Amino acid sequence: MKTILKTGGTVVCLTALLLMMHSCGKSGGAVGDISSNGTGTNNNGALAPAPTAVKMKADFTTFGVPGLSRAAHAAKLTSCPSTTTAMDGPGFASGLDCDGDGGITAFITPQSFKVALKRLSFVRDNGDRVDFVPDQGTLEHSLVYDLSSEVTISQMAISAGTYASVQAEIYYYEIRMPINSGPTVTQSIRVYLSDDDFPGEGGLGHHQGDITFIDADGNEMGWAGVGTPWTVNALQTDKALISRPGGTDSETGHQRGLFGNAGLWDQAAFMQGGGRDMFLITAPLGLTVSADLTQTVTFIFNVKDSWFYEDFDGNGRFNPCENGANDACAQNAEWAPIFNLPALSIQ
Ligand SMILES: [Ca+2]
Ligand SMILES: [Ca+2]
Ligand SMILES: [Ca+2]
Repeated sequence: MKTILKTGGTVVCLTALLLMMHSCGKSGGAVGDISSNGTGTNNNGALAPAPTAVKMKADFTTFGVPGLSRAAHAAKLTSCPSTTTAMDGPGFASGLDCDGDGGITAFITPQSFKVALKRLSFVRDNGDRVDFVPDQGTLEHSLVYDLSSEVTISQMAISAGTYASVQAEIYYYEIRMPINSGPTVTQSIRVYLSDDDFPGEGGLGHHQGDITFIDADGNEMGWAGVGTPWTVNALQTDKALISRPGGTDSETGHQRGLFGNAGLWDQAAFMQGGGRDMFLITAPLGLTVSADLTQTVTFIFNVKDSWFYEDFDGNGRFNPCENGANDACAQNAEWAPIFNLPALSIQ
């Protein structure tokens, strides 16, 4: 998958980073224990089922990696290539200006991390699926998990066997991070990965790539706009009038929001028909379940430096359009929320 950057409000696709994953939560951030119904278990074999737990957490001190892996972190280039690059990106360490436009590479580590999961399943090598988060029906009913501390998603007994992959449908993820400089505020920002603007989803008005602000009570205040400050007063609030620079989805005719472009959203996994645009993840799992052996699968979202931008006014803040055409509003400005694949731990 790819990391997507924007250039001065125009979407630009960058290096192959990644962008994926699962997580969930329930409004309010409490543990979402849905294990009691055991939906999806298939205890039809001779072997006794084994208790299996799924946990998730965010790690704010570790870099993410472009894959579902136990590996530590990806290395960034710490100096620029010999020739000027077309653009800067998250593959460069902070403090560089490899595209020579005056914007210095910079990163923000969020202070919190939530994910909204519509479904989370382990897929057995015989094709059977075990739902640790059963399909919630519509995106709106996704379970939202605050992963700022470890959360038990579900714990239940599942059939012995090998579970080769994990699948998830993700509605959005949400982070809290400092933005702007006059004053600097800590803002909750939601990045939509799925589109709920279909009749079957209730026509809620969010498209893939939309970025919205969330207030302290969890209410959505509006959409970050194109070429406008990232302040509450400048948000777009009429969902019928949102300006979206991310191109048009050929299947649905829906425009994509601030985050992502055709390179991201046109992937085969998202070719789901004209009435559906779900962010679907499939990743290797490699879990062997043996009778009576308790195992815990933990998904760790490494979110250190998971917001990339070019700092054009050198103030160390992401402050789009503040005091002029700074940061995301500057000519040739690249910036990107980075949604890493989680690291995986089986114990
Ligand atoms: Ca630059
Ligand atoms: Ca700045
Ligand atoms: Ca640039």
